[in-house]
Amino acid sequence: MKTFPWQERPEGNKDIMWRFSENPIIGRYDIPSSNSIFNSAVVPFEDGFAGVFRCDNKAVQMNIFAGFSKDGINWEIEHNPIEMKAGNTEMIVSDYKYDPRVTFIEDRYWISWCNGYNGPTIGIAYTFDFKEFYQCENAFLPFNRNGVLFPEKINGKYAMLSRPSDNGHTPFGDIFISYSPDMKYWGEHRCVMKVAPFMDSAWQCTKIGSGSVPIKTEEGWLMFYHGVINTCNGFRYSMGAVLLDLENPDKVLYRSKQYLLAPAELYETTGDVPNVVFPCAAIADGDKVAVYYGAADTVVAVAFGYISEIINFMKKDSL
Ligand code: BMA
Repeated sequence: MKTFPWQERPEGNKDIMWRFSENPIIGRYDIPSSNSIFNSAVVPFEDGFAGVFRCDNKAVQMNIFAGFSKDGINWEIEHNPIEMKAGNTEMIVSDYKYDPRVTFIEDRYWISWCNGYNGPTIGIAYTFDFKEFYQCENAFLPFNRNGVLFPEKINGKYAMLSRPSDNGHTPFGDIFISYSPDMKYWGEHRCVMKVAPFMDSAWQCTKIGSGSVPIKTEEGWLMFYHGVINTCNGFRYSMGAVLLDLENPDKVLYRSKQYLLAPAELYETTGDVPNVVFPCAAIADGDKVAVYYGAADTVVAVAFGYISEIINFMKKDSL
């Protein structure tokens, strides 16, 4: 990573997080086949960045594509979807792939996504170069979504957050953590956090789901997540943050009562699915953080903040 994607808080702006002035950074038709490009994940790679992008095609089939960038803002996305090779299994059936996350653990980049296998569940693959990808066993039984790996082993095991759900546009959902010794067998499932009571924090009262790969800070794991409220016109997705205990990440230290980002700009309120802010990645450079999110299930956007300010914001008004 040579340059970090960053823009200072605009003058007069009092928000904890602010949007990139050139949002959206990826448009819906940025590759020839796409109907929409959103809910995508990026990571520092070599002297720039690499990413895995959700591009739905014009038949509205969901698939994931690799991409590269020098500056984290301007992206070249491959025109063909990722073709998986067999990783720790020959069973690499996938009816569809969506909402990828990426993290580097020890010696390789791991990708988790929502994988179609008799309904949505969590698919896992690894790559060293974002050219060859090796698919592993699904982590869980269907139905599950929003699988997010921690960037290092915890107490000697891989750790992953996920959201057990149903086969449709799930009207419920809490965040769980699971552990694995080998990226194949997952267990020790624990509940991390549940939806908020409507009277306390309504934007996250219907369902919640992990968003970005957690960032390790001195005070805990910082993770951006989405929270949903069911309105008379459908679901509305906003973004909050949570700080999890470093050694026991099923323990919530602080959780934002107020959202950090909610659909407000035209590209968030208007699109294939209106009113969606859906974080899938966060990269940090010291105290600076850039969060990548899907907007209105149509485009990719970025927001910025200072980690210390976000943690203080959670501490001051925590659920
Ligand atoms: C969820 C997933 C996400 C999507 C969201 C809003 O169930 O399908 O990919 O962004 O709904 O439509």
